[in-house]
Amino acid sequence: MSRGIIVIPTYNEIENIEVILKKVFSLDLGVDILIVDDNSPDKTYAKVQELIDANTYANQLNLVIRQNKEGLGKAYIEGFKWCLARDYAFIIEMDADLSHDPKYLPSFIENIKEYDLIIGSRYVKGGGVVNWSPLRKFISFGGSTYARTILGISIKDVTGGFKCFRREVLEAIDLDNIISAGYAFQIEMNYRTILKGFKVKEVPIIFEDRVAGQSKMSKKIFIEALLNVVTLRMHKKDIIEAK
Ligand SMILES: Nc1nc2c(ncn2[C@@H]2O[C@H](COP(=O)(O)OP(=O)(O)O)[C@@H](O)[C@H]2O)c(=O)[nH]1
Ligand SMILES: [Mg+2]
Repeated sequence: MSRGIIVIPTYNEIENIEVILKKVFSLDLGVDILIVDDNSPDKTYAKVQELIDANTYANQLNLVIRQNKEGLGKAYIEGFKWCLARDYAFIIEMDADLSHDPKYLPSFIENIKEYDLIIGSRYVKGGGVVNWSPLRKFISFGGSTYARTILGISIKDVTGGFKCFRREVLEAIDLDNIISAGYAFQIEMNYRTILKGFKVKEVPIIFEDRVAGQSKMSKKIFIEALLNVVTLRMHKKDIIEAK
């Protein structure tokens, strides 16, 4: 399969950004990276721009700066559109905070030859979480169980953000009508992918909690996820028929 790209949304990731870029590019996988930064107060975007200007990673590193912090969903949608305007065959989602170990990327790239969506999964055999508080574990596992049950889907890790889409999936999904801004975005993308009839595979990953910087998880994001799952289920028919 031809070219791929990793989209990494960033908000105040100045302590992590250089490390993650170095780790990924040192694997020499031939994939590009797009950073989508929401005008981080810590100027994460300036560090990225500096690396681009210094030509550190040839032409493989790209940057989109958004004016306001609008949540990871909006950042991804802008990033996806950027990728679809270019000739990438697959598009990977990954966090900047080193929770998603780049060592799993080769297995994503291998599996995407056969499947339409690969999900790095904490809740299949071989997967797991390191360093999370019991509360955070409960919210994540409970959230996945809740969404899976209401939506009637079989994906075990519904909220994970380390995944790989074939371009055709993103082309088939109505990106302008995505309703979720926070972590519900991951659930919504999975649901829309399945309703469009695409093939999904979960591959095990060990997720490690961030060491530097702060999580953007909030009560608002959590409640959005609870409500949006119900809304999405109610709109099942519209989602199938859209586009
Ligand atoms: N551009 C952008 N990135 C965001 C936003 N919220 C979170 N992120 C990024 O999305 C990724 C996941 O967020 P994080 O706070 O680590 O989530 P957690 O691991 O679930 O606590 C990180 O790379 C964040 O910097 C946002 O509003 N805008
Ligand atoms: Mg994180």
